[in-house]
Amino acid sequence: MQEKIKTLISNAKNALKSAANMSDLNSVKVAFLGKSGELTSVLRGMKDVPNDKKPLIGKLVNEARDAIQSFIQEKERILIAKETAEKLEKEKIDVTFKGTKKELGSLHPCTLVIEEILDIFTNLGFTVKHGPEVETDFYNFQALNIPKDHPAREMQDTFYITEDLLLRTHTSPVQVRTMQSVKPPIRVVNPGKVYRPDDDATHSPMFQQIEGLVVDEGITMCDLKGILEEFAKRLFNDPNAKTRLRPSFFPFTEPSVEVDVTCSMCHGKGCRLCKGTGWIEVLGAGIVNPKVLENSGIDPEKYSGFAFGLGIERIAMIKYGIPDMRMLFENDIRFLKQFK
Ligand code: 2U9
Repeated sequence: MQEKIKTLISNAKNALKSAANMSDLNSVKVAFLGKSGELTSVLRGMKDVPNDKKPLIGKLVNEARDAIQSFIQEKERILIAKETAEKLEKEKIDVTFKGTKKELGSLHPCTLVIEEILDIFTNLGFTVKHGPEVETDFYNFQALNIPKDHPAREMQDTFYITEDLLLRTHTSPVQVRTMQSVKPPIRVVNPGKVYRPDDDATHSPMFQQIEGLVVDEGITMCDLKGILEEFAKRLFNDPNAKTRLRPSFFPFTEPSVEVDVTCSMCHGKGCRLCKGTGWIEVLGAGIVNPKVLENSGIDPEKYSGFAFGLGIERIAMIKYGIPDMRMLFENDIRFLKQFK
């Protein structure tokens, strides 16, 4: 039996010597210490050892088990250190290696213009309101004094969804909804996408607008001119910018005007941008038609208001000298990169 125990220890030592990795080591563990391993089979033989030898042989078997366990632990430590060193060598990072540059995105020129315009109006005391892009005939046309079969509807060709539902052609419905729910004084601007079936160098089937509305007692054309001239000075960064009002027609305003601003490139002298006139048409505006106030639940005898509207893409084209509106929708990265 003593011989057997000695052989067991030396067999375990040899097996551990040739274990090259953790998987080999595991096999050695099972072969010597496992349920059907060599040590268990020696333990089973204990029953045949004479009683007077049992304490000695039992002690030897326990020592053999402790020795094999400590050989295994030692081998485990060596193998873990070896495998860690190999892994570190394999996964070494070359910090001098040239990396791939991450391209930073930037805001679209139209988004920059919207943010700038909303900033100007909120600083002038306006609040910002959004509304649905799918509208009813009432909010998009009838409330705004554009009845069915009226020639004014032709001014705004429309994408219809059903006979009564449509893609809004302007953001004015948001102002009608505001007047229905808020008591004057009202000072509100409404940015958003609008839709009309046009497609050429200066028109797109989807474009963005900002409209504004002021309703209070005693609002006049003077308020309109004052606010819009201040807006123009801030938008074009020119404290000397002037505005001029030309008569126009919109069914929702009476009187209606086109608002020109002194050209931001030549300051009124005449250049390529303003086609030699010294003026650039920037927005449309007017005194809110009393019928529109009435349709929206506001007493036109007590209150009056002014409204205005501008196309974002057009302002972006003027501000950044963009010659064709389609460039704003093509998503050409070389074009968009310039607005960082
Ligand atoms: C209500 C009453 C009146 C909004 C107005 C304009 C004049 C205008 C155009 C500018 C360029 C549309 O994007 S564009 O093609 N808009 O000229 N918009 S007055 O008038 C309103 C709005 C709401 C209740």
